[in-house]
Amino acid sequence: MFFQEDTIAAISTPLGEGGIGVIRMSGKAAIAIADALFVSPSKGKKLKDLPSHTVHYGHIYDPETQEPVDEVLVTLMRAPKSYTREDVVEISSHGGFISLKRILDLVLKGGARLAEPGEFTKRAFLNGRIDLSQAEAVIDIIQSRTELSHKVAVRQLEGRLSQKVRAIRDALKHLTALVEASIDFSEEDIEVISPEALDSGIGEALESIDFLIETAEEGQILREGLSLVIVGKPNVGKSSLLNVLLEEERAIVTPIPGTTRDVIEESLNLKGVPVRLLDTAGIRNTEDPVEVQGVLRSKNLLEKADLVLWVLDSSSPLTQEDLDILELVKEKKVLGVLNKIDLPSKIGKEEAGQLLAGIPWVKISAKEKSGIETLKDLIFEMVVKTPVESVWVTNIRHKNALIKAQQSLLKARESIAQRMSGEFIAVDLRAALDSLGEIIGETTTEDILTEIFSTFCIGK
Ligand SMILES: Nc1nc2c(ncn2[C@@H]2O[C@H](COP(=O)(O)OP(=O)(O)OP(=O)(O)O)[C@@H](O)[C@H]2O)c(=O)[nH]1
Ligand SMILES: [Mg+2]
Repeated sequence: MFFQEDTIAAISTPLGEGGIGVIRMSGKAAIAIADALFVSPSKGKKLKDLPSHTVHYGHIYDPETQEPVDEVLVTLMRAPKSYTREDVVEISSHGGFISLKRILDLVLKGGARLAEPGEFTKRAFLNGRIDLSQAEAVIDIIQSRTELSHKVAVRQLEGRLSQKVRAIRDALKHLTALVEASIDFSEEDIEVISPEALDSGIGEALESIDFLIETAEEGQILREGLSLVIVGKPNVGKSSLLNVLLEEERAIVTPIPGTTRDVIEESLNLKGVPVRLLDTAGIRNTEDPVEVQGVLRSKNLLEKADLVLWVLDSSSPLTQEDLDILELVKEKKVLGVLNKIDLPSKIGKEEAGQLLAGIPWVKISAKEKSGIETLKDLIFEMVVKTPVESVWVTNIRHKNALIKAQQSLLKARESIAQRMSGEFIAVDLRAALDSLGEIIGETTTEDILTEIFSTFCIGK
């Protein structure tokens, strides 16, 4: 274990008015610092003499003035069975800013140091209670905006991804050992592992890695949100669709083409997928300088969208404008939305079929709110193909490490195919092991650690 010398402290609950607030301390001096401030009604009761995992009622006093600061409950968790694996004391006071601030000040005066962002979790990692991908899951849990993202993060904290990565790594370690042994025995003509067996072992690892990489695109959407951009020519009902999805009259809707000029952005929880929903100006050729800017923005956003909702007005014939937009969207992941089906259709079946060839589409009426559930189902199916129970890669850092490992293994395979000597193969296998190790924090540099934990909040 890797005990830090200093004791850290921070307010671990959000600042604001609350029923309770918690000041957390971790480190060798945590119990002594708390004892200097805490007074129990049964006089003489000292935390240092009390068993771990117990809660005690009392008051915090300012030792200089002997003035009571607040009525508290103190939770005692001794090393190693604590969040950080160090001695941890949590002081739960009333949740007002002044109470928390005064107690924190006293704790700092008593010898603790203000914790850096994420430092409690960093200590949990450094002390080996959790690995790096689990530490990262902690922040994902805190920041998750939908139940689905939350569920995936909780699984990561449980160690599902780590287990998978470790299993791949163990298999590769075994292969590496065999390759290295065959280097040692190469003079004596003993074959420790045949090239075929080695190749097939690497092939298996590659399969597992490929599978994980495939979940990453969707995983990232769950963690960071899907950018869903509504586009189409003017007046087809884009803003009406935004309003229906949000279930509020957010955007201005009028029968005048060119109503929306600026981009309208809102968050939405779509069947558990966190969505950044963007309504854009109708795309057309126009002289109006304001609208020109709007159209530019629409095209820009369309480029960056994870998924495009391309809205068409089924109650009026198709125009060149629709065809021009088709050119813009057809390279993207796109869902066609045929709106205004409450009105008589002016787009023939065949015409629609040709236009939308290869593009999934759905019929809706934003006005009558029909077809909306089907639309949501289709969006969900298009972005979440991995079963929720599966192991997911949600973090771009993990994805990049997997890609590096994949490349090293492909190189190793090439060396085997060319019957290169074991030394070359071993180098690539070692590189793959290092890349996989970065995910769980076994081969991570200090810089990366600092970067990861700096995204945490103070007190976590
Ligand atoms: N009958 C019918 N009218 C609709 C429907 N959806 C939208 N409309 C009407 O179509 C007109 C245009 O709707 P908007 O939502 O402003 O269209 P838009 O695509 O945002 O238009 P711009 O912002 O100008 O590009 C309004 O008069 C809406 O009431 C629908 O499903 N059925
Ligand atoms: Mg609009």
